[in-house]
Amino acid sequence: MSKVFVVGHKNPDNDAIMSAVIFSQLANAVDKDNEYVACRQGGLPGETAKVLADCGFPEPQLLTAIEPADPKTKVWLTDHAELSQTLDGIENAEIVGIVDHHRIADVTTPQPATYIALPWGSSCTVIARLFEIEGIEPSKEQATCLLAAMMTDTVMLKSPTTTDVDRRIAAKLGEQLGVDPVEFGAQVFRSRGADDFTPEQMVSRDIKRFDIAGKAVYIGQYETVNKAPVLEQSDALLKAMEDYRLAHEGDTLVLLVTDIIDEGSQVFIVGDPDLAERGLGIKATPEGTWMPGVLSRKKQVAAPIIAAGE
Ligand SMILES: [Mn+2]
Repeated sequence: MSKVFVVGHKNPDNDAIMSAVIFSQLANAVDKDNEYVACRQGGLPGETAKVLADCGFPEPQLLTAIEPADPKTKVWLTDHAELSQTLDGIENAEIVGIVDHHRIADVTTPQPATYIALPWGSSCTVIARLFEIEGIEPSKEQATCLLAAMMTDTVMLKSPTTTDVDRRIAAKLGEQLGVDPVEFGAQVFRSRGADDFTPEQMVSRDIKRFDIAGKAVYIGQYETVNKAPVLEQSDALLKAMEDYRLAHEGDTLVLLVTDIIDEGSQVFIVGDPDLAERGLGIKATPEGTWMPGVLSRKKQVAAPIIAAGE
């Protein structure tokens, strides 16, 4: 029996944590030869802490780096396949599998590994589908965690990353739980405690690095149900962005303040604006630019900026 540490990406969001928690539970039910241990690379988002507590599930254990060992420590990655988002010292680990819904990136393995990636709205959608394939009905608590992560990752099914599979599975989980998925999702968003974040936290709590055309481009996303009080602090936000960019040796930092009720993002850019301006078709201004309909960092922001670098 060997241990497999199951871990989502750095700066974990709800989907990164829930995918590690629920995938490890499913894997323990299906694979009796290994023990899967849910881990996290950082602090829990407020909504995640609340849903886990409501469900009676323990916090995943903190794991941020893998030391050399013989045999190698086994890990299973969820919700990412990028070196910049994975564990420090990942080269010391044996990656036995990945469950993801992002682009195929730069994590590689020397040996064959299970790689389950589908272009759906959340990693938890993929995991809910794995329950179906295994013929296992998720418990009420598991269904709650899966649906919560699906709703935050797809911005209550409004993000363009949402597929028919997400809608079908959300409806099915909602039915099992006796809740309307979107109303349940709004509740999860409200439990986030959005008002108590500092500008530094708004910049750093969900930020990803992309290496594009030789430039380090950081793209952060702060989701809120009410952007007005956030935008009133735009000076402090720009300063926090610039501080983060310098501290992390970034060339560019793009911050999306995403309003999930107004369905769009106010986009701020600091540092070298060239790639971001060309990719997004906007200008870097101190007050930011409102981009209606922009909810997905991956599809509507990162992808066009990456394309601008090609
Ligand atoms: Mn995700």
